[in-house]
Amino acid sequence: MSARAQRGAAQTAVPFDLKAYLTATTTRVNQALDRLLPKAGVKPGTIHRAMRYSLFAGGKRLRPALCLAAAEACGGDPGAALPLACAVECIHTYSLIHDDLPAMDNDDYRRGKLTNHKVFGEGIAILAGDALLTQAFELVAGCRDWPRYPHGVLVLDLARAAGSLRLIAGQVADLEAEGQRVSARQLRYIHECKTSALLACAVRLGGMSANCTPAQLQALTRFGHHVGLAFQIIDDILDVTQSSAQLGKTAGKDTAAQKATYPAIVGLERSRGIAARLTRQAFAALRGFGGRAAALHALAAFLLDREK
Ligand code: GRG
Repeated sequence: MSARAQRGAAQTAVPFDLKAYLTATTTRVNQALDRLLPKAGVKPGTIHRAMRYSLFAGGKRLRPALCLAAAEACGGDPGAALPLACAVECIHTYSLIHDDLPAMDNDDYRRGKLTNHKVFGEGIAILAGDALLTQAFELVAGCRDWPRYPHGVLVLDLARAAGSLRLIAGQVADLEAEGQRVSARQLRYIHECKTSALLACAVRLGGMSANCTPAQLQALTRFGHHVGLAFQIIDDILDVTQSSAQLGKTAGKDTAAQKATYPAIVGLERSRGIAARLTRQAFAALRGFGGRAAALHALAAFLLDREK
């Protein structure tokens, strides 16, 4: 962890090898996605190739890692959370494919590769996003039930996070805010919807797969909410401070599109301070979990300190 992050956030309470953890969870998630999704050769091949192109383009797999870590924090088996972690990654990837379309952010690069529509054309890119969204619900519906969390509850959680009151609401507000003066309060709403909702859903589903108590679910929701807000502020900072090569996507787009961001409203230093404070709030939400939340703790610290 860099000196900056050490200043801004408390150190991980339990020594934790996050690099090894992320390598292991990424391998596990990639294998599960490969197993659970239609193979590239399955008819119609174009759509399955397009879905897999973006899904396996080298995303950081942070949401799945958070989902598995939340299952561990509640004493569950991360293996049971795996299809739920994959479902969240499918929704995340769909949102990126659609966000990159000419009608939205019009981006040529994502995850260090040409965007989906640049390779497959706009029509197939739209359908690949649609198919990944639908696939996510198929994965959740195909999971087992847990005593406190039957299928309907899991499906509802994911639907709410991805629907017109959260993820889509964030994108709508983001689009409508371009070129406008946006208050810090409105910006927080955008971040809550477009970033925190799905991140919180990832940890909630992980907790549910461990049949967590209502109090644990509430704590995980608080954790995910604060980590999501910090994550988006860091994302906005990186857009200003990093190069396109470092990010694997076009840097500086927020400024060019006159997007509402924390760096634009309060400046870089204050933005870093706010992200560090939000991360401390996320750490506080983990208090009741003890050492079993070491992975969640380390992930939150890493997200604050990340460079891409
Ligand atoms: C439903 C079209 C649609 C959009 C919803 C999620 C979203 C709104 C837009 C995508 C772009 C964006 C700025 C999303 C906010 C969350 C975010 C910072 C995503 C990038 O997540 P990373 O860094 O990406 O985890 P990788 O590629 O590593 O998975």
